[in-house]
Amino acid sequence: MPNYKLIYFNGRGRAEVARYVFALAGAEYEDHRIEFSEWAALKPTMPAGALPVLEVDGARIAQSHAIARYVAREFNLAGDNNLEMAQCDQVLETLVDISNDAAPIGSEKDETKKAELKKSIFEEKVKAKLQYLDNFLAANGGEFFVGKKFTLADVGALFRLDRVIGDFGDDALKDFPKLAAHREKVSKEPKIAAWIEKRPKTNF
Ligand SMILES: N[C@@H](CCC(=O)N[C@@H](CS)C(=O)NCC(=O)O)C(=O)O
Repeated sequence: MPNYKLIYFNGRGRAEVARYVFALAGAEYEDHRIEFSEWAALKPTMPAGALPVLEVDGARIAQSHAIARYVAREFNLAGDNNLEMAQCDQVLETLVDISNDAAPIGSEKDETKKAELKKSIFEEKVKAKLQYLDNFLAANGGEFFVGKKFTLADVGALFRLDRVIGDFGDDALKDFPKLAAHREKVSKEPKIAAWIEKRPKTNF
């Protein structure tokens, strides 16, 4: 097996889905976390001037989604055939859409306006995507998004749905019981649960 070194800041952020995949695979890797104070010196040395970066025997891969997909493919957790890979991608791209929808929340400083913005984003944009994911899950039997085992789609959803709850509140999944149950199930998968327990407690 190659040597994997995942370089990111000390947070879950854009590295966490790849970390979930490593955990699910039970694979060894170096979880290299840098301080913000080190970043200015390191930035020019990184392929795209940003993190995360995954080193594979020294070769560097940039872009969080490329990294997560690469790691998932390494461990056969990206779908068992071309169709399943496309199904995983459908879920992942929907999660990206949800992330993009929620992005303006972070830049609104006025608390009253922020609360209104959250409400409108949730009602007008996010809800329909959650419904799509709920239906997608139901169509595959409700246990796994794709095929008959956990894949990148399932851990990607865990990460994003945690953020949805963080952004829109504990009730965000109340109309989507299948998604809520699935999130619970993925977080209790023994290797994922062990990682959640042991990972550094960080504020992003
Ligand atoms: N599209 C890239 C975005 C990477 C990105 O913006 N990373 C942030 C941290 S989450 C970063 O490195 N910020 C520091 C900088 O750009 O100088 C990805 O998904 O990996």
